[in-house]
Amino acid sequence: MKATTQVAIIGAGPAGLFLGHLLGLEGIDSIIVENRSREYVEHRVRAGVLEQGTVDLMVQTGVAGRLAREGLVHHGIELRFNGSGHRIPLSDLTGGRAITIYGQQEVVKDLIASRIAGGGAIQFEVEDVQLSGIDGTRPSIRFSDGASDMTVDCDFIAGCDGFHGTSRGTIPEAVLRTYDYEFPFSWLGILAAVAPSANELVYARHELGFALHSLRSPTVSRLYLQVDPGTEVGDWSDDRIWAELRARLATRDGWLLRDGPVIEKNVAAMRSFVVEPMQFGRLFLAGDAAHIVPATGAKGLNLAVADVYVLARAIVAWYRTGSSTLLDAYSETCLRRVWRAQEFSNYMSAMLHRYPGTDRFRDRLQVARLDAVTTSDEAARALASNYVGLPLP
Ligand code: FAS
Ligand code: PHB
Repeated sequence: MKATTQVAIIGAGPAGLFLGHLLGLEGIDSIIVENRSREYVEHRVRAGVLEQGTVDLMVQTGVAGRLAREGLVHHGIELRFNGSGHRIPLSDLTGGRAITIYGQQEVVKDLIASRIAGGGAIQFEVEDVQLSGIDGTRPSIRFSDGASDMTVDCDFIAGCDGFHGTSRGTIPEAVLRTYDYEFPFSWLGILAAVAPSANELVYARHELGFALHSLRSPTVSRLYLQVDPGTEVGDWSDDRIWAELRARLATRDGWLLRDGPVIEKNVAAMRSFVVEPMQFGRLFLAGDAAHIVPATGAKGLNLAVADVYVLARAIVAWYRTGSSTLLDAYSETCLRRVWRAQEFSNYMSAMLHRYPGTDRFRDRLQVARLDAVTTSDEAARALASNYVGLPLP
């Protein structure tokens, strides 16, 4: 079977869905193909922090109905070390910008619902997606929908298929420069059916390792522990997780961590990865397909949205004016923001995690950096403006 469209999008994560949404608003046709089921992508627990720019874009483009009702706006975060907490007043330091706590899977659900309601083409559970003709002017994707093979000719392909996707691998290796760093620790994350123990996110630096208190709703908490690389979910019992969280988040004034039933548990490796360029011919990579940041800066999802914001604007300009200026600048424009996010995410990771072989001198440096960022307005403002997110380009 054969079909045509203007933009073929591979992957129904935040990058692919947001791109389809932005193009649809401008009357540009696209198809999204996804190899997992709708059920799976709508329940996959990942990020939870939306930058101001991501929220503004959802509001401006009409997909923020549920976000406005259920998202939790936070105007600060807490950095906790040596048994006491220090609030970073994000909004006071950034002219009112804030973060919003709203699960990534909720963003995905809202974008899928909007796409289907608008009659946008989206195909789940496809198999064997292949790309061809990306160095020409009429590329195509081929895939099987289980019953028959489908070929879709298009003007552009957007590789939004994540780190383990197929798009990046179709770019000749000689063209790509890859930057890769694996942190010597992972994050064990839990979702728990218990009311959050704090009103804002708490990032804790502790001799036992990093811990993060986050949340999803007034009744659901999200918490993370630094664990050794290669840790399996089964290595940690729920009781051991709560005991370790309690130890690492403890304060001298007896702050209490509420525990409750663990409803989801996963381990995520901590990695920094960037591929350059993010474009080859008519193939444009966006989101995790092109870059991975450690979750300490809460940037992953937001970077994916920023990429497709730039890509959609460039594609619209091409269809409207024939100019490829913005398309040609796509990679450079995005990579500037990607490296800023890498720098910030590494800064946060280095300040808050315990590295193997850490000596007492390095311990002191970490505490000194935390002391600086919690007592100097300049340092706190730099952290806050990176954390709430740089305005979209
Ligand atoms: P995604 O990976 O979300 O989406 C890619 C989509 O493409 C997927 O649906 C996949 O099924 C599909 N796909 C893959 N190969 C395909 C193929 N060959 N054909 C068709 N479809 C294909 N960020 C945070 O800020 N905080 C967190 O706590 C956090 N936790 C994370 C936990 C994990 C386990 C992971 C992997 C990431 C986490 N992130 C977190 C980062 C995360 O939010 C990503 O940055 C975000 O999902 C990126 O979105 P996309 O680029 O759309 O990629
Ligand atoms: C989350 O709530 O999932 C979360 C929050 C902050 C991070 C990473 C993850 O830095």
